Amino acid sequence: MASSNDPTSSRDSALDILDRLNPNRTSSSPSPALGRIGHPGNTAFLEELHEAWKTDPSSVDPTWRAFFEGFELGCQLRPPLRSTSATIKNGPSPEFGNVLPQARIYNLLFAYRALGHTLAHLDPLGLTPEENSDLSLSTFRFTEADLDSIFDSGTLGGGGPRTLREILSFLKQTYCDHIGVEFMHIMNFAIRRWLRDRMERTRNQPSFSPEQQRRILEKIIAAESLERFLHTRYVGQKRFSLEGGETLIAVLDTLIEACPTSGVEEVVIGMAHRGRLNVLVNTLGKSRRKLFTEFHENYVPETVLGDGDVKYHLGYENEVSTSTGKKVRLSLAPNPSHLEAVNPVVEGKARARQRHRDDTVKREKVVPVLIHGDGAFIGQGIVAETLNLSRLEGYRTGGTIHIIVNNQIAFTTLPDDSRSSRYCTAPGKAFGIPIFHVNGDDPLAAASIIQLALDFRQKFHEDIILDIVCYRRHGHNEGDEPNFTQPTLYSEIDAHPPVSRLLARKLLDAGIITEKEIEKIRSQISTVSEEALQESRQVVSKIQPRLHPPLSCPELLQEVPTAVPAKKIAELGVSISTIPSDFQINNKIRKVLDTRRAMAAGTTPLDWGCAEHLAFASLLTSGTPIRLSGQDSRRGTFSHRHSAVYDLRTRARYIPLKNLSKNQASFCVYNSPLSEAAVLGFDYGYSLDSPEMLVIWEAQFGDFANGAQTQIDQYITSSESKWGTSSRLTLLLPHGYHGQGPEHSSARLERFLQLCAEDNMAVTYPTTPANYFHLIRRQALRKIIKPLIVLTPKGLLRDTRATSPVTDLTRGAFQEILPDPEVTKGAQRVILCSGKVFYDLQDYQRKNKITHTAILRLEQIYPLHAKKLTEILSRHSPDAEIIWCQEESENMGAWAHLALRLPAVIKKPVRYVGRDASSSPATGSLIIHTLEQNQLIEEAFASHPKASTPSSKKTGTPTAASKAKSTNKRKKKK
Ligand SMILES: Cc1ncc(C[n+]2csc(CCOP(=O)(O)OP(=O)(O)O)c2C)c(N)n1
Ligand SMILES: [Mg+2]
Repeated sequence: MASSNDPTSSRDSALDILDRLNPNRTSSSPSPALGRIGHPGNTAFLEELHEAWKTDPSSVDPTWRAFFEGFELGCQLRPPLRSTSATIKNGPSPEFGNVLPQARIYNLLFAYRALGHTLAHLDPLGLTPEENSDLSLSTFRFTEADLDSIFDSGTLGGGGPRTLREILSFLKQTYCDHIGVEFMHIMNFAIRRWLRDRMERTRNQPSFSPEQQRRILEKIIAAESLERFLHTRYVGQKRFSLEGGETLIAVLDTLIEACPTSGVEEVVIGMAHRGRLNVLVNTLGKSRRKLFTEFHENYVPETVLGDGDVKYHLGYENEVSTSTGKKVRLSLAPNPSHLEAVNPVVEGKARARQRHRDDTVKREKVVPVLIHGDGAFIGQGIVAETLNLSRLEGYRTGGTIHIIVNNQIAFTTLPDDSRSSRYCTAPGKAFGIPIFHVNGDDPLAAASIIQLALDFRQKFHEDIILDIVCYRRHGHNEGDEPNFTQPTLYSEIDAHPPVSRLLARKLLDAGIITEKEIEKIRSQISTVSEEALQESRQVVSKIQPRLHPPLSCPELLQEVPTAVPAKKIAELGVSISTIPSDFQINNKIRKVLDTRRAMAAGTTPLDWGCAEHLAFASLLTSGTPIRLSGQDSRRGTFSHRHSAVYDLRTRARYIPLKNLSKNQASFCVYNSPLSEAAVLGFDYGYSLDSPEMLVIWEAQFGDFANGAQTQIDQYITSSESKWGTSSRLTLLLPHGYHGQGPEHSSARLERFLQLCAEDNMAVTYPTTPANYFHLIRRQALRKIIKPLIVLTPKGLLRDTRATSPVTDLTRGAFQEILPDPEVTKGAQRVILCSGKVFYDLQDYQRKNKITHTAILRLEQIYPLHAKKLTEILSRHSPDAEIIWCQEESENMGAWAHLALRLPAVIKKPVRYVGRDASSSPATGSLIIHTLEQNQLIEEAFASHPKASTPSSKKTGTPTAASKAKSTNKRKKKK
């Protein structure tokens, strides 16, 4: 295992000295000296300061003056030193040379604060930790003989003279007992001091009242009893027992108890499988009857029509009462099996809840709590991605409390195979998060740290980690045999007393509780469980399982009025293009804004960026708030949005959409960090708790959405059916083949379509700014809450072919299918297509004056508006050949999805025209791309002897792509 390499630095001895000289220093008013002391150049800085002091003592800060005076005085004294004797025998250690004993005491303090955790008794199953030579007396040139010498104890627990023995005992008790803390990596000294003082004030020893201690024991017993009850009544059924980690339940209870006095009204929790049932019952107050009912084999989940997930994935919400009668709202987010995927979802939910509680500045009323497994926390990248959101303007939630149920195993994998770091909490260090490791067999210690964690979170609004080091009493689940792989570990675990027994012993010894009282607690819990079991049996006996028809939502095809009057559009055009008179902006952007104004006034056709701005502005001014987040979304990857403009002199930012009218709804647009999984998860979570809001996540290029595939598969497309959670989240995915190579071309439309069923979402590929305008408005305004996938343009953003007259905004609604604007009836051939390829087809049609072929656009591919399609087709010849044309490869794009569905709707075969199947989405060569594109367009218009059915799509002639490829081969041969 890698060991921590924090140096025992004499720099921080200077810090300690500084603290001692001036304990009132705070980080909000850091002295210039303090600000620089932690930097690599500080030796030079100290020397410089020292020189200045020597020349003129009044030229330096009084604290430095005092420091140098003491330093000089010390240097004048000669060894043998006050009371150090033996170490001299060994000669000066290279680490400390001739450093004075007092200075070495300060180094000792620093070393224990930094490395004391390596000696802490953290593992309930482990032996006493080995000595750490970096903390041995000899390292500091002290010996046993020095133990009774008196030193200044610096900042240790309030300071003052102490013997070395007392100092060591203080340090060991604080930093090496059942709590090991990593906090010296934190660069904010105010935080470090706060943590240090808080821990040293109590020597990190819990001080709960007898009632509180009894309550903690009760919680441990409740956690254990539930597991044992399930173990005996539902033998072999999966529950992912918490046993070995019951301390979690006491920790959560202590946290919730502390909420009201800390101003916390709501806690949003995310967690995986381990102990989830226990948390549902013993923390969130889900009834045992309900839980036991779910264990029954006949049980059908009550979520939407029986697609519901297994019980250890379900979410829950409740308001619980604390012992003082105060209420705290708790919610546990549903989570998929994909470990840690829930993290950003919880963060997004928490931020949305903060907005609802008008808590967007301090974020103290709603606290996110994430419970992790040790294996998953260090293993899954989304953990780091989520930690990285924690201080960002558009994503922060005022600090998350992370609790790790560190049972020191992941399924069958032990830490040695699971991580390259000493602790599973290593990702937290990168973000300067305080990390507390606590022995899980000491629930009082763990509970004391959760109180500290909440106080810390409320004070600094930062994340904190509590790592409960425990063990797993059974196998990974209840059907799993741990002895196959960990025979020795499990014989140790079998012999290890449960947490409840250890704590009970402690409280009995302290006279806090009696055997009789403990017995009473146990029997009360057991009676409650027994009664609930009986009730659940009655419920279950009435269940009559039956199959349900698939979900459907025909309202998804209902037209939503989304037109906006011309006068309003023109007004909004002025608002979105007006910036303060004293704002100096880039000339090109000024032109963009002026053009937008002209577009809205109807003097020039609208482009995509303008239509989007007008859609947003119209929604905001009528009360719909909007959140848009994505990589470079403020400007827009393709420089088409410019939702924020910057002053040329000051870079002051101005966002016209935030300044439309006094009572407009809020518009939040954020450049996200370079993450897909965490940011999409966050925005999805946000959308769950903000159904009234239009929440949009934008991918930089559509293909990058696959970095968030877990969020798409596990949440966006399926969570309504699994957990009954509705989301209005909208995904903007730039898509289109422009010869830019295999990357950046494809938003993987095929994947989204493959996930479509039961009207779970809408998948669209609009081709005109006006239709995009209506689509965005429809998504925000319609009552039905469903996710929306929009494939958005790249090259077409500035293409004059893809513009709309303003009248298309002031009338009509979103068109699922756009008929051919020119060949309106009687066509002998109909080309169906979606998206950008339409413009290439239309160019060809116009250039060749083709009047017998109509081009229809499926602007919404799912759900397919079959009625509209049939109606539009009926305007053309009944014998018309039907072609599906796409620029994507045959195995991609919409073809595979439509090949199965179109023939059933239009009652005839459909011929495929497009690129051949390919492993990567597109060619890397612009010329090959152009050849392929030209040929597929020609082929769509070429007469064909025999239309094929979808199952026999090959027509015998080479497709565009294969022809182009052979052209390429020929070229190479030459
Ligand atoms: C992303 C992901 N990969 C793999 C799994 C399969 N899996 C389920 S639990 C588990 C072990 C988890 O270990 P840990 O995080 O330590 O939690 P514990 O079960 O020990 O509480 C694994 C590998 C999963 N659920 N999710
Ligand atoms: Mg584990």
